[in-house]
Amino acid sequence: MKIYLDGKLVEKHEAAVSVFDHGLLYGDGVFEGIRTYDSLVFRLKEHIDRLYKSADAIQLKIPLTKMEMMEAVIMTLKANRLTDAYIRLVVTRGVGDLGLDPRKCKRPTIFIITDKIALYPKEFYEKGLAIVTATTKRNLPQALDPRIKSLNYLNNILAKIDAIESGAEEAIMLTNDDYVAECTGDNIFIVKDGELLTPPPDVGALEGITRDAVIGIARRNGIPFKEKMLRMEDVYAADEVFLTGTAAEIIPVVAIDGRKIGAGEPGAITLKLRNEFKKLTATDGVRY
Ligand code: PXG
Repeated sequence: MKIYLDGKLVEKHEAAVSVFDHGLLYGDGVFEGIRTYDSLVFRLKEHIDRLYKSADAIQLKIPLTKMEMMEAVIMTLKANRLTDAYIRLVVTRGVGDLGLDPRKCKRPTIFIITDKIALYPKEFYEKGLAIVTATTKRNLPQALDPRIKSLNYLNNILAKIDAIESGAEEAIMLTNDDYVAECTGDNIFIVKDGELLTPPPDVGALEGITRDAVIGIARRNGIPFKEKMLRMEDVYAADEVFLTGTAAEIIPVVAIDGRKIGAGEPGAITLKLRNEFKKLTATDGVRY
């Protein structure tokens, strides 16, 4: 397996970063998780735009143009002869000393891993997921904005541990004032009386690329949509609930905190959106 590391393709066993890298010491950096479908990188430009936006938000200057970064991704995919891949693109503050000071880090570390995609079990899509509400609250946007896809994922990991301890795959994270934000690695949507609803990202959620794709599909297919602040009561009372993410795509949720959602099976709008999303992944991307 070839890994892109600071401008070069190296073998996996040579792909190492320093223990003084601030990505490791402090979680100081940003990343993207991207997917390819049959040699088409799904929404590559949007992922690269979000990466640079995240970097900008933490005042990290990426020493490549967006075009060079896209070329690096494609080069890595080609070197590994992958047609259906998961791409992990990471930019850290770089090597510094043991202090926090980012000015000590002279050059960001950039690496790109392309690997086979680990798909979720088919049953998740056919039967739907049972999830829980996390006790861990989502980071306050005024402290660490969840719209930044940073290497500091401890908030999400703590909520993931909540999920695991409850025997669930995913957990809903609430804001400090108990509005629904998102899940640990997915955005959340509900359907109520034919209308599609999802929380606005400024409550404390990532602006998911899959989320954006789903909103576009809804608009083009005449499914009424709006961003709305949601409480858990709204989610429990929804007709349908589903999650969106690069790895999960669109995954139905049929139970939350032991309560049945809607009819307790994947709903019609969820299935329609899933179908349309499949078509989109076959056309919407950069060919390599
Ligand atoms: N919210 C959070 C917190 C995420 O990390 C999403 C929403 C969905 O965004 P996209 O752009 O993918 O539609 C994510 C991204 C994993 C894994 O291994 C998942 C994500 C990121 C990194 C790893 O499950 N999800």
